Amino acid sequence: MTAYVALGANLGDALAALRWAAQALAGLPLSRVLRVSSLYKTAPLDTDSGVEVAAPGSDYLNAVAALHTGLSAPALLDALQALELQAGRQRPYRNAPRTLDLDVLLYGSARIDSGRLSVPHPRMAQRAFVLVPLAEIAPQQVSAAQLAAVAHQAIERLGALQPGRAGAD
Ligand code: A4P
Ligand code: MG
Repeated sequence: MTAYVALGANLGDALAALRWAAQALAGLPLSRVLRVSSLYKTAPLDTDSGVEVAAPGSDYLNAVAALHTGLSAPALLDALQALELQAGRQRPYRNAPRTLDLDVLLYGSARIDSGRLSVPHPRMAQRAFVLVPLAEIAPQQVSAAQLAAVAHQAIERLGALQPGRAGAD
């Protein structure tokens, strides 16, 4: 199964956290990293209402990774949450600044709504910080109309997340 995972951080050394996470994804059981997008700098957004609103905190670094995995979707979520904890993630409140956020964007073509896990990620279509890196590594997953709808959101490509690695540039 090909799964797409969003990586985000805006607290502490966000670059180190994202690099560590990309390495850690490669070490997940039954899994192989297929591609990692470039690194993007993005303004913090709260899109709960369906309209993006500036949120408190410093800019985020975001990226998206494609994973070939034999883990079930719930097992993948468990593994991602374990990595967030290892990276020192705390959850004082929703949309709080975070050392590392790992979200499942897509799990093959599965539609899941289990309470714990919603896939496709319910807010991905409102977010340039998801759609732009996803379109970079999987253009077939993102339409031009979706990209146009988030074109006003500030996002800056910084370069490769893992310089010198295959699939990272
Ligand atoms: N959950 C349900 N579906 C999923 C999924 N597909 N992937 C549940 C991951 N988790 C999923 O997440 C809360 C609960 O969502 C989990 O326990 C899981 O069972 P969380 O990571 O604990 O909390 P959170 O991150 O505050 O909530 P959430 O829903 O992940 O937040 P969002 O909506 O993803 O927003 N702005 C910029 N520029 N860049 C960002 O990366 N991220 C957010 C987080 C807000 N603004 C941002 C960014
Ligand atoms: Mg999350």
